[in-house]
Amino acid sequence: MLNKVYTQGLGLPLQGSDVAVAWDSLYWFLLWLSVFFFILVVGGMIYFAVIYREKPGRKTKYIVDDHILEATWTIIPTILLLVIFAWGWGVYKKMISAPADSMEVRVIGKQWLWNFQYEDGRLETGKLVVPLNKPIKLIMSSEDVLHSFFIPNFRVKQDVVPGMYSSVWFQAKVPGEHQVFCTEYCGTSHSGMLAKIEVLEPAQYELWKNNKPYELSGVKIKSTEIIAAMQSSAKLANANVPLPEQGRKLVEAKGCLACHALDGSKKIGPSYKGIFGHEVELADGSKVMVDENYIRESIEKPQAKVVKGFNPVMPPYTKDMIGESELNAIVAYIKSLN
Ligand code: HEC
Ligand SMILES: [Cu+2]
Repeated sequence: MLNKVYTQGLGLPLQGSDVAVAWDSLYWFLLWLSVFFFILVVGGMIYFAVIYREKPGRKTKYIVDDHILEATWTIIPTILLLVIFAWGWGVYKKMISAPADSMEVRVIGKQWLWNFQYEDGRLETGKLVVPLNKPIKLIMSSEDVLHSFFIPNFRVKQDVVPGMYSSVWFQAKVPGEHQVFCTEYCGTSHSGMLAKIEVLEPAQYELWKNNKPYELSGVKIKSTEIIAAMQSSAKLANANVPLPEQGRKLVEAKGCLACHALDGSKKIGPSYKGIFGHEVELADGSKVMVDENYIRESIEKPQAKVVKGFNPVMPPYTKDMIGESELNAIVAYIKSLN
């Protein structure tokens, strides 16, 4: 039933978000415009080739320029290209800028599965559960190689790159299950990195959040083949402890607090308090915005950007010392100290 209402038809997947609708309109415009000009140009070519074909006694007369004709075939395509540019730019901006009130979920890609880490600390493999009609911002990173997170129904796709955060957002307007693919091409099993997104009505979402049984209504995905590896992924020992809370324990356990205070005071290193989302001045006089990627770099390569007024004494922390899900928790914690 729902499938009928939302299916785009003609081979395109269901339109699960407003961005999907916007992309499809542009897509159809481009397609039909191309068909129109293809017929005009190729049809015209064939027509003229036939009626002006070589005949005994026929001689081509001398042809002079036609400025009006030339201006027309320059100006009209130029206007059309500018329309395509403006339209594409508009949709692209909509696709890349997540609303400020988005709910954040961290996504970790690894060979060969997707992990989803929620703000309340739970970690799910192969399944992302979100409420209907709420903007969701995914903050994504990779445990190993390049992956590519793709939700066909929402028409969003983003590379997931080891050593940095990238992000993508969507607002689901169709309840039910939506397929996630990894569209990275090289490597054997990216195509098996399936996951599903469950979009729940708000009441059902509350039930899920409180670990109660919930009902999933709406569309269904065909392949229920979420690979077995997903079930066997390592769960965080302290799942169901909120993410910032996990981060607080980690900065304690990893010895960060020997050099960093939490209350704004200066120790060997700067305090974590209130830094997120603000600019920090570096030793070379330049300024950087403290965001997810800056904190990652500060932990993995502390000497890359040294904060003004401090010595470059912080040791680098490798992947083996702080894993991706731990890093997410630490970033969430520092973010929460605002
Ligand atoms: C030996 C002391 C020391 C330890 C241990 C240490 N740091 Fe640092 N950290 C520093 C110093 C000094 C700076 C400032 C100079 C710089 O930017 O490298 C810093 C900078 C930072 C910054 C950038 C802060 C800002 O205001 O821009 C972050 C984030 C950070 N550390 C996180 C951590 C985390 C997380 C840990 C534990 C896993 C940790 N540090 C362990 C000394 C330390
Ligand atoms: Cu992959």
